[in-house]
Amino acid sequence: MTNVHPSHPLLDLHPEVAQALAAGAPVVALESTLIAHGMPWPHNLQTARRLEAEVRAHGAVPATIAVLGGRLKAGLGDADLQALAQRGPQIAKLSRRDLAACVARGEDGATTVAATMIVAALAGIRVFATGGIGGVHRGAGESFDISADLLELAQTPVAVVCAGAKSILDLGLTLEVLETHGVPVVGYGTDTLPAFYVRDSGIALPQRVDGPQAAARLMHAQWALGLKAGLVFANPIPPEHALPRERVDAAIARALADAQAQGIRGKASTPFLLQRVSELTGGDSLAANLALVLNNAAVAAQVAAADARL
Ligand code: PSU
Ligand code: MN
Repeated sequence: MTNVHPSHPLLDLHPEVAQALAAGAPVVALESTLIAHGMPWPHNLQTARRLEAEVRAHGAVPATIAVLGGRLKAGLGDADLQALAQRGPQIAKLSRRDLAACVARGEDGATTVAATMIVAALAGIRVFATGGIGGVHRGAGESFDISADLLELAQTPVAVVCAGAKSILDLGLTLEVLETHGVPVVGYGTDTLPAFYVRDSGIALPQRVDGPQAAARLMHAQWALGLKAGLVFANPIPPEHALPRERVDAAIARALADAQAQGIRGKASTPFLLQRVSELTGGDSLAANLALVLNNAAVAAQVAAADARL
């Protein structure tokens, strides 16, 4: 199917991305908050580069998304990637509500899943790979902290390949919100929701696909129906890289307690918890994180290739 890729006055497509989209060739969007806020320097730069290489190795063109000088970027050069990784948490974390201000002021920012989906959709990119999506935070009944990623999935037609979500979140409530908003959450070769470092949260999923063709057919059906929502393809971490559940649970419990003790709230919450969990689990969690994102990039490239063939 031919991609629709209207040029947009705020958007700069990397020439390679523009060429691929014009040719109807597969393109995979990658997010930049994962790089700037989700991993420490210099691992984050290695990850960013390896993600792009993995997408290419599986037959698609990578388009890392960020905002630079107020311009929406789909596809970054290596110097931009390096600057983003090096500046890390000093770069603004942009979700849906932050995009307009960043553009209006001509500033730089790293895009979350929500903001990356917005830019991908403007560019005509249909498949996006990340590590984990945001979700309903534990205690959301009091804090009202529900990631804008979920409402973005409800309204923006991009398929997101992820390893589920970290259990810093309430995974059951996260699925409830996605169900309410009509977002298909699809196990990729699994019947249960993966929990990032852990392959299986124990929560059953309503849909499953096995392989890229079935995933691409589902995307086509979703959008042929005129439904505007995105889809989540939940792809478990490769077994050899999964961490023991008890270790992850202990680190998460501790991280949540620290966040509460320090009064961490709002957009600072997810980066704080991610960093604390990674400190508490040591290098193992970083290795697991890298393995699962690379695996998602490979699957996303295969899905984008199957989508381009339909
Ligand atoms: N979960 C992870 N790693 C991440 C994120 C989430 O395991 O890097 C990032 C993503 O960019 C996601 C964002 O979109 O955090 C969600 O932030 P919030 O909960 O503030 O919406
Ligand atoms: Mn939040």
